[in-house]
Amino acid sequence: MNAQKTALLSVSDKTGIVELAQALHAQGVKLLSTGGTAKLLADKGLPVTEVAEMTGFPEMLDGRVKTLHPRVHGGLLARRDFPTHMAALAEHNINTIDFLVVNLYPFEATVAKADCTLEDAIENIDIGGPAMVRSAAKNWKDVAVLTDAAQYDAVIAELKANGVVSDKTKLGLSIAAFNRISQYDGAISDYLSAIQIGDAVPAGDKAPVLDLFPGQSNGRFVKVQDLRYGENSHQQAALYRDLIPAPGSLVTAKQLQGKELSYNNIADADAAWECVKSFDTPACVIVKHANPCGVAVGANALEAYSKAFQTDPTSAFGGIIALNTELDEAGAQQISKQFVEVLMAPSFTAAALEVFKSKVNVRILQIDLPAPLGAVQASGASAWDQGRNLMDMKRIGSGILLQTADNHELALSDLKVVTIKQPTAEELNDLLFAWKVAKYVKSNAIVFCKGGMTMGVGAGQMSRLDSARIASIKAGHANLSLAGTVVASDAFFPFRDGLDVVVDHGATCVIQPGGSMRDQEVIDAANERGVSMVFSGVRHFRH
Ligand code: 93A
Repeated sequence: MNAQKTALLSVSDKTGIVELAQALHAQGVKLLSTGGTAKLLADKGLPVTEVAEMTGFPEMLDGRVKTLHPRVHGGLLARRDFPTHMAALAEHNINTIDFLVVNLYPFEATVAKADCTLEDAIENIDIGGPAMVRSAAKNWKDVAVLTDAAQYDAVIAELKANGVVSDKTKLGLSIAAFNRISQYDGAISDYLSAIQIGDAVPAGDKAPVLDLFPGQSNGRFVKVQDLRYGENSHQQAALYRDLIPAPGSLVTAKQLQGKELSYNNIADADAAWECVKSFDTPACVIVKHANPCGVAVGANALEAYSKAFQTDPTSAFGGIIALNTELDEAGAQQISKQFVEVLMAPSFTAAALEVFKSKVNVRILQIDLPAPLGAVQASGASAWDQGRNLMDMKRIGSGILLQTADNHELALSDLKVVTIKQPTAEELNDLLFAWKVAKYVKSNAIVFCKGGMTMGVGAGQMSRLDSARIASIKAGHANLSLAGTVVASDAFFPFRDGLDVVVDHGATCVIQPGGSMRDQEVIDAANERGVSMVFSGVRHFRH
């Protein structure tokens, strides 16, 4: 076999290629190259053989086929330590290729141009380049594959110092090569997917950013916008959305007026919107710091909002308000009396919008509601069709936690009464309402409700007892009585003390998952206190 090493150079971005070729030549490496690259090297006086000459096959189809040839791929893929491979090369008069230097047709840069046509994009999908890169990267022990001009100097330095490139370097180059190819293919698939849904991806953001759940529409993200800052002003932030957003999700919102949304606005708006759209009658949710501080259902926007506001007027100040029903003038007049950061609804009457015209800072978002649950279920569609995420994630140190989203919906028939006393029909309604709200309250969640409104919300405490106490303190501040309320607890009561606290404060009916070792102790306590209790069988931790 030939002792002389061979390098195949085929680059679109010619930066640094002449210097690299000169250095390889100085090390006695034979140069092979494709049309444009070969011309440049020859112009600089380097001895270079065209791939077409080596293969004996001309470039064809406007260059679409230039290196897709067994002489190229055989030379890249043959294992030097396999006699059968080397015999096959000899039989077909193929030389090994030891260095591959390739950078690809500039697909990302092409589609980032405002006037890029589909035709331009397609022509800039490199086929032969990635094929060679994959061949070389697979056979990394025998081939050093360079896919980035930033790698040139180090490889040359190593070659000069040792006469060979180490396995460690070659493996690193192979990994970088596969990374590049996967990034490249991601950019192509994102671009074509965006075209398919008739939704141009914003310029400059063509590269896939994250691909968390390969093969799922909700695992690929594209950038919507940079945000002024993150949770705090020293943090940088941006909003990304699913490549194909679920119908009725916050990222599909149209902002009708108001200041730019901040990171915290978006996070809280999402919490409010997710909660309010879980109701199928007119409802209002007011969120502060990711927790609902007031939730209510009513005959219309005005009634739902007024009840929700009553839960905790102090916290509602500067809140994020979501409605799942049209906001009319009466509702708008009432809401405009409070300081509101973000206001969301599926629709607004012209008169309602007029009310907020002078309040230019209020951010108003119109968001279409997803199809109603019943219709979705009948059509056999998934939670995604209801605007729900299928997956949920949380960042941890150097990792992410992934889980399927908490899309559990409780039906009346799921409830199991465990006490002697049975809930009344009215209490059952309130139980389901309270349970729905508790799902959107940070754990430990204790939610007192009555008449389709929250009467006290205890959120985010490390102790369930404290959440119960806080809920009652807040009810006191709002001049609400907890007598005769129902209460929802997002997780079971580990002891009877939690139940005693809510009953002490006036609850007469309780919903909780059950499942504690001491369920019987808690059931006995409920019977002793003369209240009714139902088990939901599911827990709604939210951290
Ligand atoms: O059109 S291709 O997909 N078909 C090929 O066979 C092929 N071989 C190399 N693109 C191909 N290439 C690409 O050509 C390389 O990846 C590189 O980006 C470019 C270099 O072409 P030139 O040397 O003519 O400037």
